[in-house]
Amino acid sequence: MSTSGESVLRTQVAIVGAGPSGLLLSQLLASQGVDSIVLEKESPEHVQGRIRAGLLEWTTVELVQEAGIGARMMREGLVHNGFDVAFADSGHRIDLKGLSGRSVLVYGQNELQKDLIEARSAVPGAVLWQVGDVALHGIDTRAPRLTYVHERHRYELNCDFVAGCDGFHGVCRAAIPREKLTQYERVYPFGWLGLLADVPPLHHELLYAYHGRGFALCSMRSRGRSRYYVQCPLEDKVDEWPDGRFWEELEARLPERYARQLVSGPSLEKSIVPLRSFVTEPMQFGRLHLVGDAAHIVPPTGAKGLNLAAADVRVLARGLVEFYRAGSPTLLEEYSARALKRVWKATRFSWWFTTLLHRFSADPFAERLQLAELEYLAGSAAAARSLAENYVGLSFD
Ligand code: RFL
Ligand code: PHB
Repeated sequence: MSTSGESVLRTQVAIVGAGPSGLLLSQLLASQGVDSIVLEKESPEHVQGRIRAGLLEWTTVELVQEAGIGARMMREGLVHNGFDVAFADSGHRIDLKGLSGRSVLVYGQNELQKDLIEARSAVPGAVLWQVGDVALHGIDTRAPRLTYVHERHRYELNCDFVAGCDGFHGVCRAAIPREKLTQYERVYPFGWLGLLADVPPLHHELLYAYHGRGFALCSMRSRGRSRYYVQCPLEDKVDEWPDGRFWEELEARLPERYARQLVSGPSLEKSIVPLRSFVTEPMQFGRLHLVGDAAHIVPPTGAKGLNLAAADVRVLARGLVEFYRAGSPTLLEEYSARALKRVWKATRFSWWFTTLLHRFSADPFAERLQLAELEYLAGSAAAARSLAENYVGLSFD
């Protein structure tokens, strides 16, 4: 019921969160004639400025094209047909294209976010920024509604469905009664310190390095912009890592032939992220569907977070379109089961790749096993193919 002073709005799908999940869902629905309104607590500048994912699976690339916003991505994205894994002072190429028949695309999440914001902002009222106090009501009824504050005014938004695209710390997952959910979690005993700099990438493809001092990753955003990471203790603070210390540490973790190529420069951004695996089951309750990081988190090692979010969006958008076009709720009812199949496979892969490449507490037996597994990967086409198949993204169904 609306309280006095509230304005009442209506849409078919209310979407909470304007990250990649929320905006891509809204864009896909619009292309199929389904109405939505996105509520975001931050400003567009803040959302676009977040430095996060860098790598798109080809199914994500295709979904972005299907949404009609792929032109710049196809022009500026870098197609990668492989990456290197380094350990014991040498590097081994994983030939993604040769082993799996597919490639990946390097295109920063902030660039994708920019394309999505531009497309959705062209439609007045499609995205509301800096919205406060979002609360969900009646999600287990056929008439759910959201209440929120926008520009100091209280609103009520009536809808048929709510898409919870509000990330790990959002309000949507918390709106589901605790006893209806099972949550699985693994917290890793280290973090990643990331640095962005306008220097040419060390190598033309990505390099994942296992080293006694800890994991390192050399990634990129473009031919002139590099994104590097080093594993660090969870308690570390960014202030303890002036640029000079970061570059020295990265260099120390790379085999000589790569280290020689490293070009350092002032950081544009530096941050520390904790690593976690987390899955919520089921991903829906009544008329609320959880999407992307609101339902699951993977450690970034396998580059799966954004891609899993896009995979959820694909399944949910198809379900909603079928509901409105054919009046059939079947696909929507199957949303959680379908999405979770992929989520668990990506969770397994991200956990495995993280476990393979990071330095855990001193355990000589575990270290020997890690090295043996890396040797196996370098010497066995079967092992490399399994890695490649998971890295480029498993097929749907
Ligand atoms: P997001 O991006 O967190 O967006 C959620 C949005 O919801 C808003 N929000 C609310 N809005 C209204 N009311 C509320 N109460 C709200 N609470 C929250 C937030 O402001 C935000 O705008 O979730 P989404 O859309 O599901 O997207 C998920 C991805 O962002 C995430 O999975 C990836 O960034 C993970 N990730 C990577 N994924 C990849 O596929 N490939 C990669 O290479 C990759 N690298 C990474 C990553 C994540 C990283 N960090 C920082 C965690 C590298 C890093 C360092
Ligand atoms: C990134 O460029 O941010 C990136 C790339 C690959 C990963 C993780 C992060 O596995």
